[in-house]
Amino acid sequence: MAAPDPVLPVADRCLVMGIVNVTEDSFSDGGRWNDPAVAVALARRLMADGADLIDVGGESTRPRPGAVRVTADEELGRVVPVVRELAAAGIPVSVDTMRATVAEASIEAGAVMINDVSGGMADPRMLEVCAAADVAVCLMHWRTDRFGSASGRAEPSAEGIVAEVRGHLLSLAERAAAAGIPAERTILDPGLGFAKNADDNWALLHALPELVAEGYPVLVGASRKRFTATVVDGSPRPPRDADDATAAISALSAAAGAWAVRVHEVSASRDAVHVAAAWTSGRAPEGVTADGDYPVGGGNKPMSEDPGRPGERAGGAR
Ligand code: PMM
Repeated sequence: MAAPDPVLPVADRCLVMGIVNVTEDSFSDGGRWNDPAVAVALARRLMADGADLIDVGGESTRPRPGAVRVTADEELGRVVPVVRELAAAGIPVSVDTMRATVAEASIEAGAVMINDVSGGMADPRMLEVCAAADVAVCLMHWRTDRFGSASGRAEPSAEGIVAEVRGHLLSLAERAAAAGIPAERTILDPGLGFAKNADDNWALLHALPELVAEGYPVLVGASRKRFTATVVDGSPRPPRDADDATAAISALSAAAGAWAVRVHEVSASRDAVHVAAAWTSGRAPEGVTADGDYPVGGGNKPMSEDPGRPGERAGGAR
């Protein structure tokens, strides 16, 4: 896996990207979804939970009947104040946008990465803006002629979903290279759930090592998507109840070499990526002592005969 740009956080494990959606379908319970203070507070909580960076988005791509895109002005108003405050607090910020104007204003406000779910296809200026600013760009696979609504399914290609996604992402990466964005700053994302059915999503996760082997950093965005909420018995659970399944996907993605996972609930995925790092390296994390959970030799003695450790009462209550 190539090392991403130095402006992004660097770790010898998969990173955790916390999601902050400033959109009408994100903070539905509080009704204050477009209050920058609410978004900033959520981002700070996700960082405290162990996120390495925050992805701020002002335009929902969730399928909704009759969905229309927000205007550029509306998107700017939602995103830029949040980015400015987070960047000023030293938090690494990615911005989820398909618009070059929003990317430019966000970079100006301190964003270090642009996350474009259209893969640079929706706005012809996107790649040149990212190249000129030396920021990282995430290019996601989304085969559609209707950016702005994730509904529907693209015509399945004869080569199968895995080859289709790999081929499309590599062609997007070539466009990014031609615009002057170096490979280590070009992050690829299979676009789980975007014009894909559950079989497609699982096939893409199964084939993640092949995408990682192409040498680009890879981002996985499975969090709370329908295919995670239906994995147990096929019946859909509320998205929040899919957080355990999401954490399992985070562990497996990290073990498969993903650069980062994009999640709503950070703490379980933080543990998952650390578990994957220890598992794949076969070593405890730096600075962790080698002490076992059980006292040496203490295993099979009745409590009354256990001398305990120095300072502990034999067989005493714990
Ligand atoms: N999914 C959503 C939005 N943005 N960006 C990337 N790179 N990858 C994704 O899978 C992705 C994304 C939709 O999910 P949300 O509405 O829960 O944020």
